[in-house]
Amino acid sequence: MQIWDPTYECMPREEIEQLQLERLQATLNRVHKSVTCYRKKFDNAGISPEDVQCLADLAKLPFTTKDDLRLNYPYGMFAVPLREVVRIHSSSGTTGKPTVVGYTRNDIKMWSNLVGRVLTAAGVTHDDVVQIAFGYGMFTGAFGLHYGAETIGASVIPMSAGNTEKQIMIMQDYKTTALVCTPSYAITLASRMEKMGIDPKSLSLKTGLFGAEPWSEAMRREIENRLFINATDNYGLSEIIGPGVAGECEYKCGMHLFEDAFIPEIIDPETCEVLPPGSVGELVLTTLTKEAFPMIRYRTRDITSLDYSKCECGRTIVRMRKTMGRSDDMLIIRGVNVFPSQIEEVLFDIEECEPHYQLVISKEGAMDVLEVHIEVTENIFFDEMKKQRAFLEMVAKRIHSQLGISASVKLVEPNTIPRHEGKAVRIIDNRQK
Ligand code: DLL
Repeated sequence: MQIWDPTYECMPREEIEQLQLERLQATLNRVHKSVTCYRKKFDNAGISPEDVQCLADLAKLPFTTKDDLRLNYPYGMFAVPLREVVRIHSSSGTTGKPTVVGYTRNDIKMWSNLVGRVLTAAGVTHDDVVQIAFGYGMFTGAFGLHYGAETIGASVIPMSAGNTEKQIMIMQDYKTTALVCTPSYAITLASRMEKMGIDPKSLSLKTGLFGAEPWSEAMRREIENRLFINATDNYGLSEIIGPGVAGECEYKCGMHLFEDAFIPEIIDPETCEVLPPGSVGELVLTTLTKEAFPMIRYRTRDITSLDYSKCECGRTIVRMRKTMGRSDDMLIIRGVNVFPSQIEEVLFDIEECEPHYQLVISKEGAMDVLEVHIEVTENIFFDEMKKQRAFLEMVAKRIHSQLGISASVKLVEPNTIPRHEGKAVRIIDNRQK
């Protein structure tokens, strides 16, 4: 197995930390000088870049949130004049204005290299044919993976999202070996292949790089068993860079996070206190090399934990655990905290359940009430009421015994839960309405 950038991916810890400190100090000086929002934040907190003398001092700095980006829409957080920006992307925000992010020529080079590391860790090489099935556009997913794949010399098919049958035809004809998309779209592709009578084993596909949305280990098994590929996870967000923040190696024991480019911290999302290594909490990221759009202590809202132990692959950089989901998506059902991905884990282990589900949440008094909508395979008897009831009870019981929450489970007709080409919509939240 190869490592794209062994100098940075296998650096001894003391050296990584020294590099991080130097890059952090340079970044702080730069943002203090060129970004009004940061200067004001630092001044309000009574702190100046010179006060950061060691990595632990990072905790003295204020956080940056999505609200800061909204307030400074569109270019207020840029640290360079627009004439130095060669690319603009924006995040797929569902509410309000999107957030706008920019890259200098150097940023694009750095980004491409980081994504090159992700692809290499997943086992992709210059011999691979990589089909990008993310939507090209403002979303960072397609361009990020595209440039990364070109950087390592793979052959890139910029297919974009959707057009499922054509995707499959191209996979067959162009002999695609690596597929890049959301995990939910990989399931859609597998289902369509089955419908078209195409045996995935007859394709050249070997590897999948999936990301941009939370997905469970059960979903990984489902994808691997149906597409006969090695399914790997990779993580990123537009505010930080896009894809290329972290990616899995062949051992699949967490995603290696590129610490020469980002400093991760885990905080308690309620108290904002920094938690010790290994704790589960919200990931906070600081960029160390970005020129156009540096981020200081950005609150990602993603819930995960960090593992600093050595990985068998030889990389020394920290690993972040598969994220459980966003803190915004965490449900509190009768006092129990639960993420959609945990419910997914239960559903996918039930043979009759199709890998399509939706969670509908409403409020009864002060309580969240959860309805789980599932599709079942066509061979389950829709017309036999008794069997159907027993099946629904069994699913509800499994959810209760594994997660400790009560949910009412509803059966919906096959193919009625919308299929998405990008990020799947798993939650319908009726609480605010
Ligand atoms: O989704 C960047 C990306 C593209 C990552 C392609 C990986 C592959 P945004 O649209 O800004 O950027 O959404 C970022 O998506 O904060 C997470 O909540 C979620 N997310 C991204 N990757 C993963 C993952 C891209 N592997 C938001 N697992 C993040 C779970 C993920 N959630």
